[in-house]
Amino acid sequence: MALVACGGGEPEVVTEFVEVTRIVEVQGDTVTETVTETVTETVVETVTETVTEQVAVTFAGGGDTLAQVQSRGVLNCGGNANVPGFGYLDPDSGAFSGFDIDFCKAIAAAVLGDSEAVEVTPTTGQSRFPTLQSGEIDVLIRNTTWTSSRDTALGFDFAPVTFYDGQGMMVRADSGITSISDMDGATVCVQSGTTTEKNLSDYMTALGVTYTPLVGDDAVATRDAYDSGACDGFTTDKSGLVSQLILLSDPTAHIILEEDMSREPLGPLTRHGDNNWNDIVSWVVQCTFNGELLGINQENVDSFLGSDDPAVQNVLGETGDHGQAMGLSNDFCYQVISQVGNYADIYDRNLGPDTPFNLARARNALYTDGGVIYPIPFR
Ligand SMILES: N[C@@H](CCC(=O)N[C@@H](CS)C(=O)NCC(=O)O)C(=O)O
Repeated sequence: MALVACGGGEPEVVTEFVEVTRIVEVQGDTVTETVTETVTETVVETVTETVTEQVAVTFAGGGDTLAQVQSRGVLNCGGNANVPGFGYLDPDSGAFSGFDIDFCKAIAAAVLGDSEAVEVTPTTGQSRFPTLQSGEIDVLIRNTTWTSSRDTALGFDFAPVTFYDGQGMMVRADSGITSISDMDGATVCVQSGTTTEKNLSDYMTALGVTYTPLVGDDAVATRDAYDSGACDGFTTDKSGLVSQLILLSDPTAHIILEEDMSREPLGPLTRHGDNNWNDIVSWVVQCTFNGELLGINQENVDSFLGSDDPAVQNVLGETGDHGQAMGLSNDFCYQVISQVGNYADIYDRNLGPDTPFNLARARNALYTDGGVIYPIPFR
């Protein structure tokens, strides 16, 4: 079966082989046999048999990211170097860490069986999209907001949102500013190449507040400008503000105003056209959500092996072909949870009470706890 890629160019077909067991039931004939064979085309069965076979699965869209990652043996993940808690490059150790980086590791665990088989490429607000479009990275996981134009015109596909956020405003605690409507005539530090820049303009226009933007090329330039007193306010995603706060020369001298200026659903994205690869990234995220819902975490995952609960069996790959259908091992979610953790493990490790951020789960709690994280079932 050939499916045509959207977005122009010649359609490509990528064929991957996955092992499936097919049980064919027919009436009248009682002969049952097990055969192992390799087929690459549809076979019309006329006899009663149980067949274990290699069936060609054609992935729609023509991408071959999975094959490239597998043959390279390393996942190329676009990340952030300047947002502690989400994506941060430690200048001393040279290691990347953070909530987003852990999702890079989770994909490597699922695809390569090794959460450390990741090469992180640091990207800025400006550089991130060309870096993904060019193929330099396999996936971008870097506090990136899912918007219509990124999803369509820029040629990407998003995986499920990993962090529901909103844009905020930081000001000096002694400024007397208690809401953004107090900021008439203010200078606001904002980073280029972000949703933040446009939201700021829309929000201020709607409020009738005049302001002067001071635009930085990356987080360091923007934060330094604010810290030096060049701006009255610093705006970005609230997660970014919480992160940048700890890097200011006196973190106690600043407050983040209550207002949410926008919706910022942050999540991983892949190139449009490689549907199977986007499925993989999506189901790695869903794996972490399902793990939390079922109480399966990094510490206790082994005790769930052999569980009688069909939902657990599906998530851990003990039943069903949930991995094979995407060209992965069926235990891909076991690898994710045992090597990196479920969603709560990842959240708490990077943003929880034992970190400098102590970010409440709020919207990012499971729907069963009043949040909007709603795990899609493995079935
Ligand atoms: N979520 C927004 C903003 C993301 C963003 O780039 N935030 C800045 C400010 S925290 C950042 O990560 N900067 C890091 C850098 O470019 O070095 C978007 O997708 O446009």
